[in-house]
Amino acid sequence: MQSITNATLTNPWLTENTSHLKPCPTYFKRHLAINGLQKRPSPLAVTHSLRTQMASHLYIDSTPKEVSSASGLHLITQNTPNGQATQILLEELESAYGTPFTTTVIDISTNEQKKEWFLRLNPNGRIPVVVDNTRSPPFPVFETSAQLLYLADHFDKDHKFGFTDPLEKSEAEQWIFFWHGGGAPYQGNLNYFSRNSPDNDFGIARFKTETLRVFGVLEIRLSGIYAADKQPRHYLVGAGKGKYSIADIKTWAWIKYWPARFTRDEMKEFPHLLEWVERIAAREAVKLGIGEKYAKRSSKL
Ligand SMILES: N[C@@H](CCC(=O)N[C@@H](CS)C(=O)NCC(=O)O)C(=O)O
Repeated sequence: MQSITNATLTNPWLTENTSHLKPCPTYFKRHLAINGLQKRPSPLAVTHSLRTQMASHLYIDSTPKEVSSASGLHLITQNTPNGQATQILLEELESAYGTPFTTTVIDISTNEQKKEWFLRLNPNGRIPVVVDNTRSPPFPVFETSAQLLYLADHFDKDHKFGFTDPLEKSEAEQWIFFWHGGGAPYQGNLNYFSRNSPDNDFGIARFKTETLRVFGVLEIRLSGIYAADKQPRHYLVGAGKGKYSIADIKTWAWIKYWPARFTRDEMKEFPHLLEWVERIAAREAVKLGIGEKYAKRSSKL
């Protein structure tokens, strides 16, 4: 297994190697393809060797074959809250439209995500990563929220999990950004300090208080206490009681873990949030998205 030190040395930004600074011709082609300026070949028309040629900047010899030879949407993940958000949306899309996708489950405790093959897909070296192999060359997407927005834009043709109305779309983005920037880091750091520095009362208190504060923000929204109609809502965004969407998926994947860090007594101020957690947990695609399939680690990695 490659150590973190060896792995970071393969990151071109940290070495003397400047070959990565040369303009990459495939970049311009990809740019055209992304913007719809170039005809996208049918995924079936793209053979494995052709794809490997076109994606030589993305896939190298050490890239697991199941990643480099994937032909549709491919998710590299582990069953963590961030991984689960994208897992859930992919399961929802498969159940709603039959959109196929494949997965590679890695073990982040071995630092697989710091190796060069992974950094070529996500220089941030963190899961999850989605690679859209229906594009030529394939298009990698990192950051959970960017993945949810990308998949909603390109694979949810009936807008079952997103919105067309520009103001509802903006509201969905507001709740997604709120959780990405202001919820996940607090809850993530609460986990980190509780696990790795249990005597650090200051750190734990800080992140516990902030996590409870953002739970309170969601409770305000779901209870409808400050809404014009003062009616509680079922979901974060959408008219009336709202519509289940990528904003709920992003947030739920974290909040459902509340029993790991909070007592029921600490949660009693958030009754609408707790009902929302149960409501979303009941969805079949959600159960699949956090299920057994993702608990397994690839034996090849
Ligand atoms: N902001 C990123 C966070 C991704 C993230 O922190 N992933 C964690 C697992 S939940 C990870 O890969 N940790 C391994 C590492 O830091 O090396 C996202 O939303 O995708």
